[in-house]
Amino acid sequence: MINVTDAARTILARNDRGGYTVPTDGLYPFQWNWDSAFVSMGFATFDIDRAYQELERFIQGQWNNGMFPHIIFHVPSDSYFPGPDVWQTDQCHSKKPLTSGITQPPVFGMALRFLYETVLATGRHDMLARTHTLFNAALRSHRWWLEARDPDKRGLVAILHPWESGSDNSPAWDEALVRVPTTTKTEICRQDTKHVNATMRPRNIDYQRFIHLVEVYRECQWDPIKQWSHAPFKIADVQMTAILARATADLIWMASQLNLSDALGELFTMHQLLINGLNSRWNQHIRGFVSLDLISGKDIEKPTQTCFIPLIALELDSYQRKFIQEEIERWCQGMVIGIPTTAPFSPDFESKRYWRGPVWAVINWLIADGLRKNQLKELATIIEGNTISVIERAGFCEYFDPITGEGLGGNTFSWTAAAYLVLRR
Ligand code: 2M8
Repeated sequence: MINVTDAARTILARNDRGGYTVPTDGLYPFQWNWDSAFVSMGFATFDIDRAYQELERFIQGQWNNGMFPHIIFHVPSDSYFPGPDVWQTDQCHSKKPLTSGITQPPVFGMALRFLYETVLATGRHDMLARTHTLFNAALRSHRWWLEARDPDKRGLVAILHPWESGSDNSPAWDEALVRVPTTTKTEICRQDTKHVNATMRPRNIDYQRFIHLVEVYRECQWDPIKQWSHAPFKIADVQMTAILARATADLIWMASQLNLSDALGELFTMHQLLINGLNSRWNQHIRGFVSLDLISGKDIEKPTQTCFIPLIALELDSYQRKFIQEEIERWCQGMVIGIPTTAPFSPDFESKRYWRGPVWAVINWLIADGLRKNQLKELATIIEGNTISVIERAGFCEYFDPITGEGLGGNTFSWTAAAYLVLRR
């Protein structure tokens, strides 16, 4: 019988397109931003050179203004919509490879620390120059985040498109999305529903809005200042801010390891701002952290996984710790596998539809990490153990039905394989 760790490595090898990894064959044929960061950590458990390469191929797509795009189109493929012809970013950012025009959660800095810790543990000092290059790219991208997505210095960075959040179809975005027109100039040729059952994917009306947003920003010629003032969708997202805050703390650690004292002051200021912003988002009713709709001015009081992600960056007080532990346990009650991405008692919960209930291994990985950081080790161990077991039972699927434990979405998924390798090690 094939060993599951070997099977996970085989998936990464199969999805390798020559130094970068696609999330899964067919459905997602390019290099995705946060997928690649998770994948690099998976590679680091057995092939540190390949782990570095993943990030190096990724930064080839970094924009001059520092932004890390959400998709890097290294080679053409017609199995995904929207492709480069819809984004048209080449008119403003002529550098190859072609990319999309929006971003995704900045797990990159967290990955870089993970890789560098592996380098230190194995004594591979020849990786220093490579580490410096990646560190500089990460620092530029963090500067872009603060300038472009928190111009008012709230300490909370905003998403301008649900695709940026990574949890594209989350009920957290429903109310804000309703305000986005469904009109598009682009013909929508969905490819995702050719690979995956349409009942598990976003609806057509959501896609119309997704593409409408792309068109608005394309008309702004991808200029961050114009985008900020024209955005019909603008949410100060606690998941994004938490990942950025944690990645900033990891860059602080890197800067001290690498004796980069010049960067330290700037990183400390950035970190403090983000921590203050996150702390201001605690919501006693939800018993977690909530995002803020910057257009309506309303708190987004939807019970989604987003509420727990700030644990990766914050030190909770004892009350918050207790509430969060109770809340996660409540969400997991009666589930074959937790943590659902939407609370099962919520009217928005759908156990099989994309980001409206199913369990993602990488989300569990982040939340377990946050629980550990906050002295909730027992719960973290349970979540990690359950994640490993569901993958062993159902395979390396994109996500899992929390009620049945069934594997759903794309198969042979790279970040699920990476999560397995990291959680199992
Ligand atoms: C999903 O998002 C893409 C758009 O970026 C899509 O649905 O077409 C999300 O799960 C996202 O978090 C993930 O990075 C991407 C690739 O796995 O797929």
